[in-house]
Amino acid sequence: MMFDVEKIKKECKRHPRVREVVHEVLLFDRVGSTNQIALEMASNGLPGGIVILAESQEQGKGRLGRKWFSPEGVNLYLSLFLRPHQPPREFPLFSLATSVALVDAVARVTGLSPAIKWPNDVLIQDKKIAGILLESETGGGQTPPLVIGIGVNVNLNPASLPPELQETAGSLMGALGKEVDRTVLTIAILEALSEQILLLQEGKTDLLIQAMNQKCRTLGKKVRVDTPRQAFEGRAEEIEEDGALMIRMGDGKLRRILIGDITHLRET
Ligand code: BT5
Repeated sequence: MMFDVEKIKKECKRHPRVREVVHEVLLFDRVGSTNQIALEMASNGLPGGIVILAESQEQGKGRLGRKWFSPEGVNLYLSLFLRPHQPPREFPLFSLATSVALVDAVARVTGLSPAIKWPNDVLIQDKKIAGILLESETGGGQTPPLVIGIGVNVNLNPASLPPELQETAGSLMGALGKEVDRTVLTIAILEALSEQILLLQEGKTDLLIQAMNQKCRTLGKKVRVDTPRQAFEGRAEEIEEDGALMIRMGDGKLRRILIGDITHLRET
């Protein structure tokens, strides 16, 4: 089923909280990357509040230069371009806000109970069904743009995943055994995301951190951490006010990480 953009637009206008965040919704057939389109709009000086959707991406991006598998017509590829009031050092909080929103929206639409793997993977039955990529441009004047990119595997048949993703990735349809209406899911995501973004703007960061500490599967687990600079192991304890993950090392000391990849390790 195609996206019903008119319905998405109508719901965004009808809902007072969404109306404050989302001003325009655009659907493309095939793009390089929805984040790329949003970044171009940002550098052309457009005001924030634009949602870009696409049926497929030829160069879907993951974090740290990785790729996002983006086949046509079955999934969600969405970018929301904002010009937040917050300074760029607070942008990582938007990544947490997006994971919390995704978990809420997916749970509401499907009845499934997704979990978050810090910082931004959404898992169902230990398979990654969604990823988040934040991109920004600093030096962009008074209100630097922020692009929130969301990819969700919705009606993707898990058998059609490339071999290297077979073990780790899944889809909503795979978990639920039936198709999910992408239009309904998009509306639920925009509602939940607008709510989280407004909470951040209202300074209610504590609510977000609380929600994240509740929904984050990483906490309490023994983990391996890979940052762009180093790798180490420890136990994940808590998420701090700025979104950093605190890791208890073997020598009892705590380490803070803001950027990196986590692997949940098996307890021996
Ligand atoms: C992410 O990166 O999880 C961020 C993905 C963001 C994608 C959205 S789609 C709309 C917007 N426009 C874009 O161009 N991007 C955003 P990361 O944590 O680095 O995870 C990437 C890794 O996940 C890859 O290296 C693969 O191992 C795996 N992967 C790739 N495609 C996947 C998929 N469709 N489902 C599950 N796992 C996938």
